Amino acid sequence: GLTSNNRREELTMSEYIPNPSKWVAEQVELYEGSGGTDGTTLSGLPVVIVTNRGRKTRAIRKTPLMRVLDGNNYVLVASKGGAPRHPLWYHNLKADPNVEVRDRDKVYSMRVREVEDPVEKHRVWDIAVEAYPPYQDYQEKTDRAIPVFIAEPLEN
Ligand code: F42
Repeated sequence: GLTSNNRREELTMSEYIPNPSKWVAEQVELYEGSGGTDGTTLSGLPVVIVTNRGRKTRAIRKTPLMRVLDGNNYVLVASKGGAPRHPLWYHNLKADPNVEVRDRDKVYSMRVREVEDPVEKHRVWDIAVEAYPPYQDYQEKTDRAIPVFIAEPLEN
């Protein structure tokens, strides 16, 4: 199989397709273009950029998400503003859990897993809502259970 180093190289070299939503693409450009000094917040709260592969195109995708810290791990909340369907990045991460998480000027190679255990989900959901209270409103306005991933650093 591929080593994490090879994966990292692939993530850098493959084609990047920007998000079609203009405000999202602009946040990614500002954030990455500044090396992580500008465009790092939404409503004054910190944002990370998750880089991963599209499950069908295999293209590089970049998604800004709220920064939710759980120790050295990041909690990724697939809320999409309480939309009725999961965001497409949810399906991409289920297909390929290898990601890079940019937190301001730091970039980490990580692997994600969806939190399935109800007790663990409850624990990380509370952390998420504390970091970004609108997540609670999003959960109340949609019928789906909003999925949550934990991104953990790769062992080297
Ligand atoms: N979204 C969240 O869900 N949670 C957050 O905490 C969050 C915070 C946030 C902060 C700042 C900001 O600017 C945006 C923020 N968003 C947050 C919005 C987030 O960045 C995404 O835009 C949103 O979640 C929607 O994700 P999406 O993956 O559904 O993107 C839509 C807009 C989309 O259409 N994306 C692309 C596209 O071209 O269609 C990607 C398509 C894609 O991934 N295709 C796959 C492929 O193979 O390439 C195939 C996917 C498939 O299964 O069909």
